[in-house]
Amino acid sequence: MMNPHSLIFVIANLLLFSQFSDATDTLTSSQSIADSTGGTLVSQDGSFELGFFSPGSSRNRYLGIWYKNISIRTVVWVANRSSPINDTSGLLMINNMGNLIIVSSKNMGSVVWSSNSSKAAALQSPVVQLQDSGNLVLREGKDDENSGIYLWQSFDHPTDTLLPGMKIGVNLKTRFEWQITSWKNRDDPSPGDLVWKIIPHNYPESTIWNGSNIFSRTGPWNGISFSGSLMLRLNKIFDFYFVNTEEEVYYIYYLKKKSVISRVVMNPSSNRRERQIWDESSMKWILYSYIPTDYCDQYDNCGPYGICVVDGVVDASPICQCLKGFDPKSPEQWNSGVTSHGCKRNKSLDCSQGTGDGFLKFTGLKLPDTTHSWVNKSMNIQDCRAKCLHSCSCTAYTSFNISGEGSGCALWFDDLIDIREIPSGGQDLYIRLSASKLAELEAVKHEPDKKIVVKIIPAIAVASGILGVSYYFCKGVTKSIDQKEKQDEIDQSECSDNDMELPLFDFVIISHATDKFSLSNKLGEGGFGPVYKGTLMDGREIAVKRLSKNSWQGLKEFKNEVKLIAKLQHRNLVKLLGCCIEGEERMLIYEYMPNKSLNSFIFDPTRGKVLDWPKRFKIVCGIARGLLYLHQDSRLRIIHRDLKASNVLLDKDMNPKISDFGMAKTFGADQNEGNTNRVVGTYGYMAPEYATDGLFSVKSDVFSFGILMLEIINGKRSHGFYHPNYSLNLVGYAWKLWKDGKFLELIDPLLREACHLSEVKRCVHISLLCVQHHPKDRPTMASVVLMLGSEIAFPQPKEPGFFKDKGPLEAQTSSSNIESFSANEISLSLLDAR
Ligand SMILES: *[C@@H]1O[C@H](CO)[C@@H](O)[C@H](O)[C@H]1NC(C)=O
Ligand SMILES: *[C@@H]1O[C@H](CO)[C@@H](O)[C@H](O)[C@H]1NC(C)=O
Ligand SMILES: *[C@@H]1O[C@H](CO)[C@@H](O)[C@H](O)[C@H]1NC(C)=O
Ligand SMILES: *[C@@H]1O[C@H](CO)[C@@H](O)[C@H](O)[C@H]1NC(C)=O
Ligand SMILES: *[C@@H]1O[C@H](CO)[C@@H](O)[C@H](O)[C@H]1NC(C)=O
Ligand SMILES: *[C@@H]1O[C@H](CO)[C@@H](O)[C@H](O)[C@H]1NC(C)=O
Ligand SMILES: *[C@@H]1O[C@H](CO)[C@@H](O)[C@H](O)[C@H]1NC(C)=O
Ligand SMILES: *[C@@H]1O[C@H](CO)[C@@H](O)[C@H](O)[C@H]1NC(C)=O
Ligand SMILES: *[C@@H]1O[C@H](CO)[C@@H](O)[C@H](O)[C@H]1NC(C)=O
Ligand SMILES: CC(=O)N[C@H]1CO[C@H](CO)[C@@H](O)[C@@H]1O
Repeated sequence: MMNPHSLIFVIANLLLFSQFSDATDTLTSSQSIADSTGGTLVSQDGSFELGFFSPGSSRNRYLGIWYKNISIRTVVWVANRSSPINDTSGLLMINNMGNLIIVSSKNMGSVVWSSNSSKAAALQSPVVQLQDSGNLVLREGKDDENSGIYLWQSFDHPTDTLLPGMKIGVNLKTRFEWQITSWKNRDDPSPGDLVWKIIPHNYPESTIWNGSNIFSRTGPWNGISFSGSLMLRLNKIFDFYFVNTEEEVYYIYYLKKKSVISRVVMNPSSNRRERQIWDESSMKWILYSYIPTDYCDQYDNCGPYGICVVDGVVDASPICQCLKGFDPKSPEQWNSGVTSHGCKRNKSLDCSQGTGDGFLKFTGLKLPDTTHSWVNKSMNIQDCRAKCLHSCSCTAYTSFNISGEGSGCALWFDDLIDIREIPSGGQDLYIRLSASKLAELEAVKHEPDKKIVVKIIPAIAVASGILGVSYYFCKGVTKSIDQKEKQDEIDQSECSDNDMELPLFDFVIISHATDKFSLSNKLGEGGFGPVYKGTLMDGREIAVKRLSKNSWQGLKEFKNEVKLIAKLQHRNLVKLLGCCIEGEERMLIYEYMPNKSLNSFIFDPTRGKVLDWPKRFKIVCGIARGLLYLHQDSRLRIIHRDLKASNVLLDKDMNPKISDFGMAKTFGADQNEGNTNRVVGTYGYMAPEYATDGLFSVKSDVFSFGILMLEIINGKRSHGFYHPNYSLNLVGYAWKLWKDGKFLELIDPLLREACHLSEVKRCVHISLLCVQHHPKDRPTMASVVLMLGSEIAFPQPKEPGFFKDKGPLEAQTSSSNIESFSANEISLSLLDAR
């Protein structure tokens, strides 16, 4: 109940509220907002609105802030999430203590919620304002309104959404925490299970909790990003910062463009923290990234000294491994999949000062839980090592800040838990092992050195992070060169650099493996030169792409590019093992795919039978995931520009792997941000805007993907498609059948008997969306992956691009189309890497 003063105030306000009608961004002490009359505050620029609402199917009323300008009501803040009003008697006003309150006018003015600032009483003329950022602030009305001193602000009391400019973290002086807590469900904004918070350990880290248990860690801030973040560090959507001072530790982000609407929300239905972007064309929130991303993001799957390794994909089977030098604590349970006990040292530590212990360097990791960590921001890495060695309970060390040369020191003083592999990133960690174990590991590494020269493919060894492999590798190369009386300065200098990021193959070895590039070993001719099959001396099969000689910049650029491509690792991309440089020659060495390319199956009436519908659907999903990785999940942003059936290779289990990625971006000539003079690509797969204007984007890849999907369903090539009864191309034919409700006729006769009709229908639907004329009408690959994987409703396709029977070069692309295309491009594209 209110005190009598307040009650009188309520009544006075009840009389006054009718004057509050114009949409304004401020509320003064003589005004109120009544739920019953639907009054609201609107931020000055019209982006946010504050008022009473009922979430989902609930009839409860809450005070909240939502985006004014988007068609789906999206609430970003709720005043009192756990005490709703059960009718429309709510009233928002400033009380005589200067605080903002919600009262239920029906219930004799009982206070449902209060901003409860003890300092508010000092205000002479309190004013509440909804700012353009979505922040609701209580401030002095007499001051200059930009004075920026707020007695209270909603940004200090976040609910489930982190808006640009909001902090998440801790004020170390007052211990005040900014946390993000999910709703219970979409009908109930009261606090749910999932909470996102920054834990201010010595080495602060970002964590998601489920009730009182850690659910997922993103790891400590390493100067560039959170150590366990799979997300790219560069993006066109937002800038982000992590502030770590004596006073405060917090994370904050700002949008690069005002026209983009993006938020981070704890989603109780997916149990994830999601970054979403509003897509005006489809009038939907699009998922940009999320945590946990995969099984390995769940906290402590593999126990102490275990490492969680996922093959870079969401649905790969989980693998817990013991760190090198450690063995499962209880091997029986471990082998039956119970990994929570973790691993123990193979040789116990010997903390005597003399011979004692040493460290093994691991790379590409998410750093372990930092609960028992220690940090010195200025210490160098040598002193850091010494400090760790000096303390018997120190288990690992690394640089505190990996930005630039690396600086500072972080130590761990307990069992190392929740380590995972980060497929194309992560950082180094030096883990303490006994000197005798280190010596043992070292010996194992050097052993084969004496026997065979060719066991030098370093990609595998480097991936598992063994120290000293480079030494071994170089030695191998040198030896082979000596034996063949051959001198290659490049390889030598590479070795002295110890630059093992770029696995270099010796020309002699490749030449031998491919039988001197014999015709019988030629697999085909790609866009960038011929491809040969090779067999290394240890029996491993490789594919060698010999690049045509005219496309080169300098040697250094080539090496840099190859290093970048080598970092792209995903199970649906063909793996680059390394390269070979010899004089003018440049070669790329890939893993060999025994089942050749997709086109050798789907367009062949006999071999086509091997691929039944479930296999084809799996292939479609695999290609989509590979492409999504290129577009969005890899550290580089790659637009393939030549996706087609012959560029999809199949491994021994018929898993699809995209090849030639990175080539177009890296080696295609004359390009600048999204516009190219030289259109590379393949007739029949090219998007209209790309074929006619050379404009490319992730959406032109989506177009090619749509065509490829139609081909997989139909079993006919898009290029040269002919149907006796219609003079239409494949897209036009598919569109006609779709419109006439006869999509069944589109299905390859080889498939018709045994296929999952609703799945096929969904695929036809998605492909038609992908081949829409306007790039903005096409979904992103993220949406495609979502649509493939779920039964959600999605928009009806409009008439697609190029549906009439004419070549792309005749198609019209209006200038307005180009405009909307480039404006849209920001959304989820493009070529960020450089
Ligand atoms: C609201 O949306 C319209 C249409 O998308 C746009 O033109 C306008 O600039 C937006 N206004 C604000 C304040 O974002
Ligand atoms: C609704 O409000 C009335 C009056 O305050 C109260 O007695 C009742 O318990 C409320 N119902 C619910 C479900 O909160
Ligand atoms: C208001 O704040 C005081 C202390 O600052 C606290 O004791 C009290 O419970 C708060 N009241 C509400 C309704 O939050
Ligand atoms: C959170 O914890 C509760 C209780 O332990 C459990 O039932 C629920 O499944 C957990 N949620 C997630 C997303 O793990
Ligand atoms: C990390 O190092 C970089 C470069 O030396 C520096 O600019 C940055 O401020 C450092 N970050 C932290 C959190 O210490
Ligand atoms: C250490 O590893 C060796 C070789 O794998 C194994 O035989 C031995 O049992 C291990 N020792 C311990 C204590 O696990
Ligand atoms: C951090 O390291 C620097 C350089 O080694 C040293 O001078 C400083 O005293 C250390 N600070 C702490 C708190 O240990
Ligand atoms: C794919 O390759 C594997 C390994 O070479 C082979 O066993 C299998 O029969 C091939 N599958 C088809 C469909 O050709
Ligand atoms: C073409 O139309 C005729 C007559 O409607 C039909 O019998 C024939 O099957 C159609 N051909 C194909 C390939 O669909
Ligand atoms: C800030 C505020 O007034 N919070 C209140 C919201 O309602 C709950 C009861 O459901 C109170 O306990 C809070 O103090």
